[in-house]
Amino acid sequence: MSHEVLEFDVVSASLTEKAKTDGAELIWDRQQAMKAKCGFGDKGLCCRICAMGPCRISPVEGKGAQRGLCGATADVIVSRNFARMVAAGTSAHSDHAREIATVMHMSNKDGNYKVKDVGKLLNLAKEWGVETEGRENDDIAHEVAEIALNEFGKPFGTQRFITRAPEPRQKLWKEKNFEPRAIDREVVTLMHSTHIGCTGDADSMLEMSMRTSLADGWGGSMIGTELSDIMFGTPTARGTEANLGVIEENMVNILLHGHNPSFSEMVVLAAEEPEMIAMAKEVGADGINLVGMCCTGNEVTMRHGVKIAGNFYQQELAVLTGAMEAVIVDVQCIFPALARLSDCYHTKFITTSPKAKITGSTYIEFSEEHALESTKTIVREAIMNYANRDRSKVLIPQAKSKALVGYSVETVIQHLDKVVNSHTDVFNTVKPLSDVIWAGVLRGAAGIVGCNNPQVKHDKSHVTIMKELIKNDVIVVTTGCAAQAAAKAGLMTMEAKELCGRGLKEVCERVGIPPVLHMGSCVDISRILDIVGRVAIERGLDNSDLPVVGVAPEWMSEKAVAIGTYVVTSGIDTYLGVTPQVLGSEHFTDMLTNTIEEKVGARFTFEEDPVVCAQLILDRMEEKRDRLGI
Ligand code: SF4
Ligand code: MSK
Repeated sequence: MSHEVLEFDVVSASLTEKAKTDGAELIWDRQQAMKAKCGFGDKGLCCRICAMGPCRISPVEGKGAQRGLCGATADVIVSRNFARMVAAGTSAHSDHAREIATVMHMSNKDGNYKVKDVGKLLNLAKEWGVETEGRENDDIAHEVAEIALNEFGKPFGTQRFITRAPEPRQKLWKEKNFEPRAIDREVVTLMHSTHIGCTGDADSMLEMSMRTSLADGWGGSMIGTELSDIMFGTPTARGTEANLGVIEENMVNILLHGHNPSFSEMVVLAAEEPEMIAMAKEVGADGINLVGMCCTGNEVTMRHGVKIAGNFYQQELAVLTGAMEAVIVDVQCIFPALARLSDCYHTKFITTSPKAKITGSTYIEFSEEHALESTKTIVREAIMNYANRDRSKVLIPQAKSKALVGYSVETVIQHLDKVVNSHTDVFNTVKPLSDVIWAGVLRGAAGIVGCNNPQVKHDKSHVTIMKELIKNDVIVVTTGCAAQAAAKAGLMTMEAKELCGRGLKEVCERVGIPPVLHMGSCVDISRILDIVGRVAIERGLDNSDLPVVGVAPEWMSEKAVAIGTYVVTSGIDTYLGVTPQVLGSEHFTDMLTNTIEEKVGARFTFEEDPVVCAQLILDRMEEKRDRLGI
């Protein structure tokens, strides 16, 4: 069993020996069994869109089949495959948002779902032209939720949130026909266009993908973030801990994994109920220890400080500790392998969403109508399972790091305010941030996001790029599994300022923030769009003028493809540490990494070496600064 990808993570690597003893199969075993990757698929050259295929195009010109049976070229096949990834990624984020809007529509001050951030609700109501005078908050929330739900299927008009972008960006989107219409429409239209016999032009396919991706970033994702904050509270800075060492020997351990806070918030409430805690004590435990993973882990740590057990690649390792009473999941990024793995231990693998049933799991459907009762039933299952734990199989790595989390845009601005409000009249703006960038104290800002991928050494690319950037006075904001890598590496502590250049260190000290800021889950990349847009607006510029970048060092999901595409289409250069499956088309690759810049002022860079990648980012930031004359 080769676990080279864990070279960077000795904590996790220590558990892989245990897997052998326990006869448990892990992702790296499956990777080895897979042997070499399919060369056609790897280059995006395999098409199975119709039953005349699958058609595989030779990557070598003049050798082997150069077109599919229908005549589709490598350019067409690669671009269609890419487009389908964007459509799937956009669907995942947006369907998540629809669920939040649905529970907001059910909100009731006496029910399970209540509006938590009334100020944010009123601000959004104002932005969307909803009357607020003399109305109950629930009433306003229902109207705002209905408007949000209509963003998915409205027959006319474009996404409401695009008006938050800087003026020049909005103008560019209009001119290029990139303004996203209803979210469902963009996804359906894109899928339609990839059907056999539709789009046979890679340029057009990419442009349609770009428009659809904006329906994710400035549509589904932004709706998801805004409405989650309204319903469950806008995150504020708080402390937590991260890594497998947060699993407790004498507690009922519950791993919360997946994405949607409309579910995870209710699990948090259920686990805090005195009757649940009493029940845990009755079965001999000291209490209930809820720990998070992937984006659900981010949602609950940002709002409640729930400890982080790990990121994407650690989901199996959490079970492998033998101390996990239940893994409770909803949607996205959940290995079906957890069903088989749980059988090696006493762990109950509980699926809850009709959108993500998994064979071999225990399925307990979550009901929004009876949300708290529903999650109490699930938590009870975990508590009852404590007695079944086989103590001879327990091995919890004693590793965890402290972290500060909860940096929503509002929280970042509040911190900045604290510094400037004693001697200026600048309140509630990002001006202090743009000032330090303009003054050169910070050279730029990077949003580092995304997953883990066994094609690279886990967490190494995330952490290496973060360290290189903060060392060079680039502030880092992060979401998703990248954020959890940073938390585990201790980069979200005040002490991490010692790893920074002089400028960033001073900013951290004066503002009281760590150099790497946890901004939330994958849908919360919309927070990054928001803050970048605010800086551009404050300077009267476009996003593409700023020394800011997006980076996905270890991405793997279709959501990441949608994200990368909307970030670039929003004018922000994006660096991918895992090369996407597009190299089979020179033309399509050239568009992504080069000519797309002529259209939107930003481009993709594929660079698998994290040190080289960090240098490319720094060079690009200096180029942008030169252009700005700062
Ligand atoms: Fe082959 Fe064309 Fe069908 Fe794709 S759509 S499988 S290239 S015939
Ligand atoms: S959870 S999409 S592995 S970041 Fe959002 Fe992590 Fe990537 Fe899933």
